[in-house]
Amino acid sequence: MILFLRKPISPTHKGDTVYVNVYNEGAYGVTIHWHGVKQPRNPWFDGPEYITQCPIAPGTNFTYTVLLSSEEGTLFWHAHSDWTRATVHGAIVILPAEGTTYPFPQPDAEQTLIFASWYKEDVQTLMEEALKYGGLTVLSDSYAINGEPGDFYDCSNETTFRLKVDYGKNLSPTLSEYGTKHRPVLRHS
Ligand SMILES: [Cu+2]
Repeated sequence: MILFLRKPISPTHKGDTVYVNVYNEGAYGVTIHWHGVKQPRNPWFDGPEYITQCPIAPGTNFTYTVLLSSEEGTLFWHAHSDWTRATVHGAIVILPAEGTTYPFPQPDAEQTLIFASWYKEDVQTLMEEALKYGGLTVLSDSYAINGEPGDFYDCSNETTFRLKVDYGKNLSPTLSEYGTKHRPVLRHS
C-alpha cells in the first residue's frame, strides 16, 4: 500500500506553472496524472506510465511541471500506474487569476471534499485478480470522504470526516471524484 498525502495542492492561481516534487516512499513504481489539466504542449508531465513517462521508482523522486492554462476551480490528481490511483489521489484547487473572482458570490467558507472507493483488500492484489479473471472480483467495500470510510468501520470511527456548518452561512464545498469535477455552492439557511 502506498501512502501519500491527501492534501490539496494549493494555493495556486489560474495560469500558474506549478512544480510538484513527488517522493515515492511506497513499494511500487508510480506516476501522477493531473486530471483535467490540459497541459498544453507539455505531455511529458501528464502521467500515464510507459506512455509519457516511466514510473517513479520506489525510493526516488521526480519533479512535475504542471502548466495551468484555462482551468479554474477544483480538479484532482491521481496516480496513473496500475491501481495505485485507488489510494494515491488528492485535490488541486485553482483559484481565479489575480485580480479576478469566481463567477459566483464569495462564500463564507470553503471546504475540499474528496470522494473515493475504499477497499479492504490490497488494491494491487485486486488488480491482479481482475486481469486474471477478466473483471473485478469484488466491488469496493465502502466509499470514503477525505480518506475516511465512516463510523461503520473501526478504522475511522475516531477520525470520520465531519463538517460543521453554521446556520445562515454559505459554504462552498469543492468536490473531487473520479471522472467528474464540480463546484456547487450549498446554501444553508
Ligand atoms: Cu485522471
